[in-house]
Amino acid sequence: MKAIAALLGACAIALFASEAAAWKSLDGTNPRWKTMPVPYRVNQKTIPPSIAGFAVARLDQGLASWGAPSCTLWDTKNLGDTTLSYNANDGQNVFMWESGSWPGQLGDVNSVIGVTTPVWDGAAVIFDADIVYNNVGFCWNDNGAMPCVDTLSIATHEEGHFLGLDHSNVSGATMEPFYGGGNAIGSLEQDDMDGVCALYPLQPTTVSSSFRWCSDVPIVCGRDGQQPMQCAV
Ligand SMILES: [Ca+2]
Ligand SMILES: [Zn+2]
Repeated sequence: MKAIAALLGACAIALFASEAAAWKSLDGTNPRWKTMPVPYRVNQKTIPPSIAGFAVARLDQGLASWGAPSCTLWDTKNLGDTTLSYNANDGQNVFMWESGSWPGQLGDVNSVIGVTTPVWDGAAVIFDADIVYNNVGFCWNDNGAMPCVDTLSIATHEEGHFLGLDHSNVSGATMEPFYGGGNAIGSLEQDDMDGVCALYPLQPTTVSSSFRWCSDVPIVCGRDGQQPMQCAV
């Protein structure tokens, strides 16, 4: 029992200390999903024709990457197609693209590539998160060749927000708040793995949380002409 308690203590310290320098959770209460696997659906009719052949596979692949490190129990399940749109309070986790017109409330059409909307309760349990990808200001492909963006790279980044990570200041990390083209952030770095393993360790830990209610906290990631990508949280 002593050994277990010591281990839990060490985990809590690591969780706290790492927030200052590298990966970060969504806020000080470390909001996260409570039950694995976390279900999601893809609104497949919204997928841009240019990536229709592989988009769902890339979304699945990104989430699988987050669940791959041996130090985490993070797991997800694709429940299939849906006609639902993003709605932060319907209890359905919907991944979709917006084409034709980009809703202004999701940010600037030419600088926002994707938006994730994790919503959590007073116990810091995330209960809904949708991901909306911008197919109005950006085009999509499978390698990040300019001027388009790499589907797997953007998906993996947004899926990091989906599971409860904020941006990291570690250069090259998937959760770094900019995208400079290519497909480098489609694979996780150590900092990303440290984050998912701290939030979802193999042995679930109880993290104390103060009361916090967030009805809708969009995490916006984008790119503009001068800087490769600008993100606002
Ligand atoms: Ca939803
Ligand atoms: Zn982001």
